[in-house]
Amino acid sequence: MEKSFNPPVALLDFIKRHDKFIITGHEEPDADCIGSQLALASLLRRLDKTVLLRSAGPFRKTEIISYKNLFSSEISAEDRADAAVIIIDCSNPSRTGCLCDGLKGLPLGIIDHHAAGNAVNADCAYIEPASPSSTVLVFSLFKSLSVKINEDEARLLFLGLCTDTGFFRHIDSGGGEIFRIAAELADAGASPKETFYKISGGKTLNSRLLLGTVLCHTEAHINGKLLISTETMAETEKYGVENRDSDALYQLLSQIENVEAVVVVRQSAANKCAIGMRSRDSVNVSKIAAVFGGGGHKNAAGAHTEGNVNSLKQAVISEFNKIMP
Ligand SMILES: [Mn+2]
Repeated sequence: MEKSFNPPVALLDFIKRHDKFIITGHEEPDADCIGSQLALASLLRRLDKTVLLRSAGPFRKTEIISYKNLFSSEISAEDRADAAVIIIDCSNPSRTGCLCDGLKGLPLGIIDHHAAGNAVNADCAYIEPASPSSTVLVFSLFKSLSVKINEDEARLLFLGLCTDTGFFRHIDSGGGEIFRIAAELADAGASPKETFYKISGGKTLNSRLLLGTVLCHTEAHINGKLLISTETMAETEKYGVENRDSDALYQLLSQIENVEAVVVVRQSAANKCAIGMRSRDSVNVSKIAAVFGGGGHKNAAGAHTEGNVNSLKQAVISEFNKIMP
């Protein structure tokens, strides 16, 4: 089914009504969050608006580090004067981290593609869970406001789209509209080749060595349907926590035949562990995470809990045994 995205009139009015905007997104930003913030800032500046870019950071992911200096993590009284706020890629101001207090009481617009959790008291909201990225929603704003996308904007919008779709791997049949948008961005100056390298290249050797170490700990249980791995504090320290590449780890493990769920138990302190879980299709890992005091989504969940990697590994395996025949 074709789907095109159209911003609500209330958001277009909100943009027309205000002259000064603070644009922000969630803490621990990814390239969709940063790409959509920057592209929206560029759009609003071309409409002669004043724009302040804010992010709580940290800018960990290699593909966004080069944009770090365009953002500040503080909001002054002067910044607040006559300003309206647009939050992108999340629906709740609490997700903006340390910026949350500084945004209080200002007119608020939301642009997000996650299903809305708690209803937020916003002046306008463009929440479209069918959109694969926030940059697609910003793309639709360019269209509605009749602003031609320039080369820099095309690159930013494409970067967010590629990030959130796993370079188009998560798009199912019927997703032709997304490719029409991608085609338009490529024609406007975005390079799929360079974007792929930006997202998947630039890794450190230590990140691959840590990945290899954790892969070597992987055990198969329940006829190979559950894969579980561990990371000790000594290993984290040896290679550096900044070199952890969880996305790559989950991706490699979920490509193994018959696998339905993937779990990584990491020792985060002397008697504390972080448990991360991913599943394909029907296995609901958020239920397992809840047993350990955590939560999340059906196919991606996690928990922080007391214990050590070996005892928690056994506890996790027995929980999966209960739900996986
Ligand atoms: Mn996103």
